[in-house]
Amino acid sequence: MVPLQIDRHLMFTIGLAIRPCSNCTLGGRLSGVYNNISLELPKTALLQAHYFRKPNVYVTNFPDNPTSSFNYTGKPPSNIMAKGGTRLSYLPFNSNVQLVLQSTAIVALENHPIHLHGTNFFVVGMGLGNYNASSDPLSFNLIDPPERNTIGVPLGGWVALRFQANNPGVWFMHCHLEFHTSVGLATAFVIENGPNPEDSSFLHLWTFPPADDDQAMIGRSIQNVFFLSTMVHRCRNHLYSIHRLPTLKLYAPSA
Ligand SMILES: [Cu+2]
Repeated sequence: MVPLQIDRHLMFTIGLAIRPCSNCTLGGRLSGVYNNISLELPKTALLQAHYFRKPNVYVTNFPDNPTSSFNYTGKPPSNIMAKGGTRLSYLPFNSNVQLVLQSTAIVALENHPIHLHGTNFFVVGMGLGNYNASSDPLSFNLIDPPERNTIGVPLGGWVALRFQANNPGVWFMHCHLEFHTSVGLATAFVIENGPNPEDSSFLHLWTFPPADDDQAMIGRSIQNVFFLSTMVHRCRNHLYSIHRLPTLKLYAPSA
């Protein structure tokens, strides 16, 4: 169901920019950015850091909105320098999110196919030019919007997405032009655990019953495989919700 009551309104500009680079011939290098932030991948996997609560890998202060507004699809500002960082967006469990992706004309207009891992979203609106938060929502389709996991942000335009953050974990959202992802056009949502074991990112794997019989051993082995698969960043849409598999149903202890 498309969320009707929104808990978090997000607007991310999306496009290309330049990052300062002292070693580069021109003093800068092409980067991909959301809200003028180019993702720097840490050495520790994001999901691993989240799972083990390891500090100093990422921060969850990704800005909900562009830090300054400008004519996104018109003449670019004079300063097109981007910042880097491992800044993610934190979402409480089950929060209803509206995310507007606004393309920018910085460096070059491009149709960026944006792919979100972990959950599908509803495409409730789309348009050309700059998104207007007052008038554009009036024409949103909240009745039967298409449900997708990838959307091409219109060239020189915007798209409005809605989803419920009901799949705990760390979920990459990136441009599927691989080069753009490689130069930082990516971020991730940290969706916090819910109140029930089945709504936790897979912490229950470690509280799995002792492997005191063959069935339990097999169950644990399967879980470890799934755990490792998750750690290498599989997508729910490619292998459905692997970290929320009904683990306890694989091995149902009788006592
Ligand atoms: Cu792109």
